[in-house]
Amino acid sequence: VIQPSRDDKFSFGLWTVGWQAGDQFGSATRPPLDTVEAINALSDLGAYGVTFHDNDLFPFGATATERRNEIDRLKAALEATGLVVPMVTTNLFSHPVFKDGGFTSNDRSVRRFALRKVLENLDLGAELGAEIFVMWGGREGSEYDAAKDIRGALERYREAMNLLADYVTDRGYNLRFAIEPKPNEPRGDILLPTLGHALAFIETLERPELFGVNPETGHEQMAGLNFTHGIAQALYQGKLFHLDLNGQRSIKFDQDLVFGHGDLQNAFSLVDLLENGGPQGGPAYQGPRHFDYKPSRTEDINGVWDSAAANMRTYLLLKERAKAFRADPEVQAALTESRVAEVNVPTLNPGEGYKELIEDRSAYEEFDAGAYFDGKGFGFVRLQQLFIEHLLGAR
Ligand code: 3MF
Ligand code: MG
Ligand code: MG
Ligand code: MG
Repeated sequence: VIQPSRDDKFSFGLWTVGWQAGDQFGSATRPPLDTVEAINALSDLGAYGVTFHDNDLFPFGATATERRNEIDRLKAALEATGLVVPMVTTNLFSHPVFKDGGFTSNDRSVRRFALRKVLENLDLGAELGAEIFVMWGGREGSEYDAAKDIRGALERYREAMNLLADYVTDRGYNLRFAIEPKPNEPRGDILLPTLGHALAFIETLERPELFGVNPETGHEQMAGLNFTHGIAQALYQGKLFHLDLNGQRSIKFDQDLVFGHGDLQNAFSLVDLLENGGPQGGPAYQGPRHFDYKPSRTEDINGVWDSAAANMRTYLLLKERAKAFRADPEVQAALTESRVAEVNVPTLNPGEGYKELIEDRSAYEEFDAGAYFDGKGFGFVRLQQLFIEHLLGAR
C-alpha cells in the first residue's frame, strides 16, 4: 500500500495548491484557497510541511495587524495538524515595482526596498522555525542586452546576499539560503540561469557556507539539462540545501506539471539518487521532498487535491521501483558488466603524483591502445533496458 506519511518529508508551497490558474492568455479558473484549508487538506494527504512566500500568507502592503492575524492563523493550523514550515521565501516578482528586478533593478530605491522586504521575511522565517530561505530571482534579468549591465547587476546581487548573510549571522538565526536558478520566464533571460551558474556565484560570496541551491526539475530541463546530473553535482559539492520537484516535458515554458508527469525516466533516476545515492550508493538526501507544481488550469478543487496526492504517490512508486531495481541480481550483474563501480577507483595509485605516473612506462610508452582495445562494449544499453523494465513494473 502506497501511503505518504510524515516520515517521507513531503512539503508543498502554499502557492502550488493555492494557484488560481490565471495564465498569460486567460483569467483564473479557481477561487482563492484559504491557508488553513490548504494546511488541513495537505495534512490529511500525508504531507509533513508547507512553505510560502510572504505574500502567499498576507497581501503585499498588509498592515502590521493584518500580517500578524494571518501569521497567527497559520501557526494555529500548524499546531493543530503537526505540520512544519521547513522553508520560507519572498515574493520579489509580483508587484509592478519589481518589474526590472528586486536586488538588481536599475532603480536603486527599488533595490533598497527589496532588501528591507527580505529582512522582514527572514524574521518571519526564524519565528516559524524554518531552516531554509529560498531565493528565486524571477525578475532579476533582462529582455535587452543593452539595457542591463550584467557585471554591475551581479555585483548588486552579491551585495544583497552578503547583507542577508550578515543579518542572519548577527541575529543568530538558524537559516541558510538556497538560490533557485531558472533560465527564463518571466524575464527573457534571468541571472544565475542554471544550477552551475549559481554554484559558481556562491563561491564569490563572503559567507559561501551559508549558501546552497534549490534546483527545480523543470527549470533545469527548460535549459535542456539533465536534472539528475545537476542534483548529483549539488550533492557532491554539499550544496543541495532544498529542491523543487515537478514535471516538465522538454524545452518550453515552465510547465510545473505533477512530479513524474514530465520526463519520467529522469524522475526515476532522480528518486534513485535521492533515496539510494545513485548507481554506487552513497548518502541519501535528508531534506524535504518539496513540490513546486501547478494543478492544471483545467482542474477544479478536486483536481487540485488529486494532483497534490499524485506528486507524493508517484514519488513513492518510483522509490519502490528504485529499490527493486537495486535489489535485482540481474541488474547487479549488468552493473558489474558495465564497470559502473570502477569510476570510484582513483586513477592514481596511493601516494602517486605526476612524477610516478610519468615513470610508469606501462601507462603510456608501453600502453598499446590498439592492442588494449578489444572491441568489447560496455553493455550500457542492456543496463538501461533493465532500468526501463523496472520503471514499467515488468520485473
Ligand atoms: C517560479 C518558481 C518560484 C519559486 C518560488 C520559491 C513561484 O518558476 O519556481 O515559484 O520556486 O519563488 O522560491
Ligand atoms: Mg518554477
Ligand atoms: Mg517550474
Ligand atoms: Mg520553484
